Amino acid sequence: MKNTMYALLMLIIISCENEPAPIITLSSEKAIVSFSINGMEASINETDKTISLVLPGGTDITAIAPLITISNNAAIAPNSGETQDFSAPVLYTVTAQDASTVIYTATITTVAQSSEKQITSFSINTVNGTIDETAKTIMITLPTGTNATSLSPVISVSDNATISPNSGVAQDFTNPVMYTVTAEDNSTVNYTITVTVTPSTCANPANIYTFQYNGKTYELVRENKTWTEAAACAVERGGYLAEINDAAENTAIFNELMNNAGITLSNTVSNSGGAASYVFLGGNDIDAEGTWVWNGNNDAITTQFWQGDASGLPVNGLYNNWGIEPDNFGNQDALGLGLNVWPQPTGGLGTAGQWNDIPATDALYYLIEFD
Ligand SMILES: [Ca+2]
Ligand SMILES: [Ca+2]
Ligand SMILES: [Ca+2]
Ligand SMILES: [Ca+2]
Repeated sequence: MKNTMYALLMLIIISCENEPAPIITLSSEKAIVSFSINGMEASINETDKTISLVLPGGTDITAIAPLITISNNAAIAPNSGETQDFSAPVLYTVTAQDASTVIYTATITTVAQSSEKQITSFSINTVNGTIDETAKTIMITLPTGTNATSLSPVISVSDNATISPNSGVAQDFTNPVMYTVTAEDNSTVNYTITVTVTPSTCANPANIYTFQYNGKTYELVRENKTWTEAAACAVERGGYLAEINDAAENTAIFNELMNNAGITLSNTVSNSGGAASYVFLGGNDIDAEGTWVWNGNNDAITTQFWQGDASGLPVNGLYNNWGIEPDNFGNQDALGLGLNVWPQPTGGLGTAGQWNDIPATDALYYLIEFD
């Protein structure tokens, strides 16, 4: 057995020695077949031995590891997968099996990013702001009564730029507000937006007493207007004739009016209301006698709180603080908050702090409430 194996081995060796030596031809192939970065294929110019690829704007090209395939049996340096700095073109040397070489020049660039960062339009409640592109300021004037504490601008900026705070997000414009625009290339610029609310002219500020209660602002206007005129001025100032919703609000308001509001009682008298002193509130039964509604902004939307005369009933359990009223005496359609007893001087129908229906055509002080 052992001898047989030996004989066979010798036979093979002898056979080989007897054949002519094979002609080994080494390959000269040394092409870069593909070159990709993040799945994006570079274009390869085989004639010029150049490789080029444009990457998305903002890509960091100082540390990129391309994946490269080359001809069979060739080698490349730097190798596929090695990180290179492509701030300048990178040379790749491909060595064929026959040791011949070729050099490819790989050039990687990025899409240019825009530096545009303008606010191209800025509007609030459809009023366009005036943009000063040099000063980076925007001025916008809004109608009387606009509440500047929460306004949502609609803003347009340069293509591919962003703005903060964003368009549509409410801001407090009581003081100037700064907006930052960031261009595609991450450069930034600040704009200062100044909102001016046209002052109302229906009430002299010298005749207004302002106070707060339960998070709300109230203004007592010491000027004599009919109920309709008073409601119009309330709206012009951004509020509505006060609508009293509970006993605590009634008490707080009454105390402010009596103690702090600078009211001269004899200047706001309703003769029809027992010659007592009143301020107008936002209630009336102008549209339908005995149907008492809150409508301090005098629009189409009302909330009924009382039905009938002094023997009537509250509606939906809403608060009321009538004296022995309403009585529609001689046609009384507006709600007055009494500041002293009526009838003067001894009373009998109502006391200070209670409500009376009095003529809407009286000219009295009035109380504005703001949400
Ligand atoms: Ca109220
Ligand atoms: Ca209303
Ligand atoms: Ca009435
Ligand atoms: Ca009355």
